[in-house]
Amino acid sequence: MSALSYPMPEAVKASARLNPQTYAEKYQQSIADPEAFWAEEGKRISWFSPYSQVKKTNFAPGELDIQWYADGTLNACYNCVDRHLSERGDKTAIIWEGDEVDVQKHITFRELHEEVARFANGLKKLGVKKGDRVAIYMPMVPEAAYAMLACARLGAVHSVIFAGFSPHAIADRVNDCGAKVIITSNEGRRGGKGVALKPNVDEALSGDACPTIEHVVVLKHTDVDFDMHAGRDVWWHELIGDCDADCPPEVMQAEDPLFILYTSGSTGKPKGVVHTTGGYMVYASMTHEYVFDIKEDDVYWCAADVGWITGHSYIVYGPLANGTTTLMFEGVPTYPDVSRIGKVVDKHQVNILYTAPTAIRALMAKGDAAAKGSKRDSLRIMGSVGEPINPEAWEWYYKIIGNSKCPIVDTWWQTETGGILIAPFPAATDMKPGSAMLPFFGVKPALVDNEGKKLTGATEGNLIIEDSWPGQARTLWNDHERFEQTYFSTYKNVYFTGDGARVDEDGHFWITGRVDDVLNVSGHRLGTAEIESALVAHEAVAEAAVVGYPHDLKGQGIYVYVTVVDGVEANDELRKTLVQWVRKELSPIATPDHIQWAPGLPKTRSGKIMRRILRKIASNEYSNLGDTSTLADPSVVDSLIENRLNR
Ligand code: 6R9
Repeated sequence: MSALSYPMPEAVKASARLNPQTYAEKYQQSIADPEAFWAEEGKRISWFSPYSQVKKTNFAPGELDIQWYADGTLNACYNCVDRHLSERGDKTAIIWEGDEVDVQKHITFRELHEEVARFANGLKKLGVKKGDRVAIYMPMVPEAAYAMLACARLGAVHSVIFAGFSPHAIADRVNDCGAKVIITSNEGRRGGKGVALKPNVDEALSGDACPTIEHVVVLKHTDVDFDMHAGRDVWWHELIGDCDADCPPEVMQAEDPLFILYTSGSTGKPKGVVHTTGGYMVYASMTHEYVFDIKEDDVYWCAADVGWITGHSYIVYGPLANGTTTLMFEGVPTYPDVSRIGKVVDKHQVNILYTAPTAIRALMAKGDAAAKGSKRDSLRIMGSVGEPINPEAWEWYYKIIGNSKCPIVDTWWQTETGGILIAPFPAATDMKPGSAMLPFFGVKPALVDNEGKKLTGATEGNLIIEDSWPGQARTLWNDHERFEQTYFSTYKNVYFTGDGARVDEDGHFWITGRVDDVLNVSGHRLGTAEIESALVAHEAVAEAAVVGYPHDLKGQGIYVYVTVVDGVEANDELRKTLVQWVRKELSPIATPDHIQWAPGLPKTRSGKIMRRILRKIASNEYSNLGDTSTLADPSVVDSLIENRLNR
């Protein structure tokens, strides 16, 4: 099947770093001699003492070992801030666009240095030192970046918790990593409303729920006051009041952890993905430069949240390591109306815009209103991330937002990969709407069948990566066994992504979505098991099964089957209660779209829930349920079909 393809726009071709030939040559070098390739590329980062070792990696069962630049020393914050002072001190490092249209701030690299160093000294006063874990639960304000960089400066390991998570989810993450300090804000602002954050932290810590936390640092971002706990809580501005801006960056080993970021897996407990310093910085910086074809004077806007990996690698570490002006947006694309993104682009003359298909679809749903009131002619390159982009959304983004002159880099990657692995690099290739196209340098993607046999030619299968790249996660916090088991045991000697993909006859990659029990709702990763465990924690619920189904706006919607406890009446009121319960227990991003009452769930005779069947019912594909011979009680299925909700 040959897909419609779009050429790279001429203007981009004329100025881009790559063309098809230079891409092919550089890719060949990177695969033929990874050691030499990455030895050279490692120099993009400033090292306190140079590395002599480059790649020491082994995916073999029982010998799993991933090390890059292991004997080099560096500091991530130094690379993002200090090293730019001599040549870019007065250049804008961060443009902050607030939730309201007329609220903005420009922070130069010199100012960034001062803010970060003072805050790092503040954290020091609270006893934070190298190796300590610090949780960050912040809105999209520059201080979120200062907090991350201040931790990196001290060698403390930050763990950013997305500000949409609920008290329970905060407590789980804080306890898993044993954080000593949590940094938050009184409130965030989104879509014209205040979002209370400090009360969530209070609730997470209530009683002795998080015994490792010694202090809570609170940024006063709005005028709303919440109680401060004497001895435990401290205001950000008071903490740094007497701190000076001299705070030497800690000397870190390349393999010292830089951060932990929790993500969803196919079991209930979130996984603390660990990224280390040297390889991650080299990879984040290099991919940022090549994928977005960054130029010195570019204004670059990644509209993700710092609570996700995209915010880590492509709002903070990648762009700042490259000395790029990075825009942070506190609000939402639909406030005050859908023309906001275009207006922000014009106001700050944004050259590169990187967002998610879910945001694109939300704007597209309003016709062409998103393009009203803005020209967007400063844009040169646009990116997409988080989920497969459907060709209709791709074309709309290309034509309406990008005026048919900006390539769309559809970037496929994961929390675990640290940076982008597959994308249509400008101007290495043409573009096919819906295809992520080509691997980045040093990345060896391949497809295997369910038995692990490698597939060749135009085909479809499970996506694996055959060799290590510097940005790869090294372990799961305190659970190396689960790391090995999750990513390196399904197929031997390779990294398993959990995604399915198709390769077309030109060798281009099309990601088809997760092949495990992970949902992708509006680009947010959610484990079905996480939502199920939140549901069964409610006293009225005996059993729950969660599946995804195709959803026009969100990509996937959440469909829940609930069996209530004997004697409980399954009615609309309970349905509302359970929706609120999940929002509160886990997060509003996990809000169920449908809750179907299930007197029984389809199970195998060994008691395993047959999700395949539940997925089909939820997707209205119940006419072909496949093999149902292992069902313990086939009548259960008929009743579920009869009462299905997503008609
Ligand atoms: C960066 C990020 C990872 C999962 C991944 C895949 C999906 C991300 C995609 C994409 C198709 C793309 N995904 N980018 N699917 N095309 N361009 O999103 O990390 O939150 O860990 O999610 O997202 O299924 O496995 P994370």
